[in-house]
Amino acid sequence: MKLIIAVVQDQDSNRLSKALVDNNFRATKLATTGGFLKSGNTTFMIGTEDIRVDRALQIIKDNCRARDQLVAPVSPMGGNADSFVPYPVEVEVGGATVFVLPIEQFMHF
Ligand code: 2BA
Ligand code: 2BA
Repeated sequence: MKLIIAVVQDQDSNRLSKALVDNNFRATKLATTGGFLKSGNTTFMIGTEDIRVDRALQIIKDNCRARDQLVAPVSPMGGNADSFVPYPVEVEVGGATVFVLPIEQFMHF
């Protein structure tokens, strides 16, 4: 078995949830925060058999899209002024950041 951890944008999470259920995948959704933008995103944990991993990845790919987001400048407040960017910067977020991990044991009590 594998554990798929997928960080997706909140806007895509309902669609992805539905697609996973429709395709008979079990998943757990966590409300998470991106370290860089410091805004909310959603992390899916999907435990599944090895042979279904590719299908799960395809579903994630099909249901999550990349979007540009503006990063507002934050004053360094006594921090390192060298890295201070005084104007908003656009970054591309997502579709999805995905990790696939081996599962040593899976138990369901
Ligand atoms: P955030 O950390 O809020 O990052 C949002 C977007 O900001 C990133 O999109 C990337 O385009 C940009 N970004 C992040 N760190 C940056 C940096 N040090 N310098 C310049 N730009 C930076 P994505 O790469 O698509 O990532 C979306 C979210 O996925 C991230 O939200 C984070 O929650 C998660 N993520 C991405 N890579 C990860 C990793 N290696 N480990 C754990 N979580 C990760
Ligand atoms: P939920 O996804 O809300 O599922 C609650 C219960 O609904 C499940 O109990 C199961 O009895 C039923 N269920 C879920 N998906 C189904 C499906 N596609 N078809 C028929 N019945 C379904 P549990 O199996 O005890 O799971 C409890 C919670 O544990 C789940 O909440 C989910 O958050 C997590 N979970 C279970 N299996 C998982 C897996 N393989 N990967 C990630 N999270 C899992």
